Amino acid sequence: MIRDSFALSSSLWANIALAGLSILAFVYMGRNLSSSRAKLIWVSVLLVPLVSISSYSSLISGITVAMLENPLSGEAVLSPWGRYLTWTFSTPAILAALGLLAGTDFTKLFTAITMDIGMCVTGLAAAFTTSSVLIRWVFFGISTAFFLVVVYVLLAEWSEDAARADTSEIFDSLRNLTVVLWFGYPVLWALGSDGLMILEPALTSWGYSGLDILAKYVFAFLLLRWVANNENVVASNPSILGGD
Ligand code: RET
Repeated sequence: MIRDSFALSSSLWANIALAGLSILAFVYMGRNLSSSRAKLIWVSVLLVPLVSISSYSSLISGITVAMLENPLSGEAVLSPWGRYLTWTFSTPAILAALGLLAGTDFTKLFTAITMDIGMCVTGLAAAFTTSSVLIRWVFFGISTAFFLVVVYVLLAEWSEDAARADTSEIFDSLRNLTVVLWFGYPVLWALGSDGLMILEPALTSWGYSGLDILAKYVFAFLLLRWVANNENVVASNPSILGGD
């Protein structure tokens, strides 16, 4: 089905290509980093396209997509459940990079990442619930509650930490980009083929792919470029994760 639909397959190939280019670009951009703090951010940033290329390769090969019944209509629709699974790995990497940039402490980083994993796993559970519309949306609600904790940490806690760490100028832009784009995912889930089925699978897939391009590669590029140009600020940033 994916092979026969240009709209579907192009939404996946586009990300495989961009993830590949990002990997090469990010390896190159971080080549001169020397402090362990900056290198830790670099590894986190690099993980984003690395997870992405694995995720999209699994989607295009059909391993992580399935015809799942959406209990709303009783029809089986193409569900890219692998996306929700791999977000469990890519979104913590995004948060780790942002949290380290803000110079946050272990407790807040742990909170953001564990809540984020909760969000992804319950999102996966929602897509896999074929027996009841209600339970599907209960999972959606639980996932959204986890998500709001992440948004709170980003907006309230890390913004303050970043001001102390002198990284506000870049942190605030990346935080805004992240919060706005991340809200797009639950909206797309709700309107898309796993939710209310207003958008058909190919459009849903392009929606996620478009959000991914901005929330992953563009985000990671901006972050890494700043870190490469301002390594001294990051390296001198006190935090319990250990500096140089
Ligand atoms: C789901 C559905 C249930 C409710 C919520 C969701 C949020 C998903 C988000 C995903 C972000 C993904 C990114 C991936 C990059 O690799 C699971 C769609 C709240 C915020 C940034």
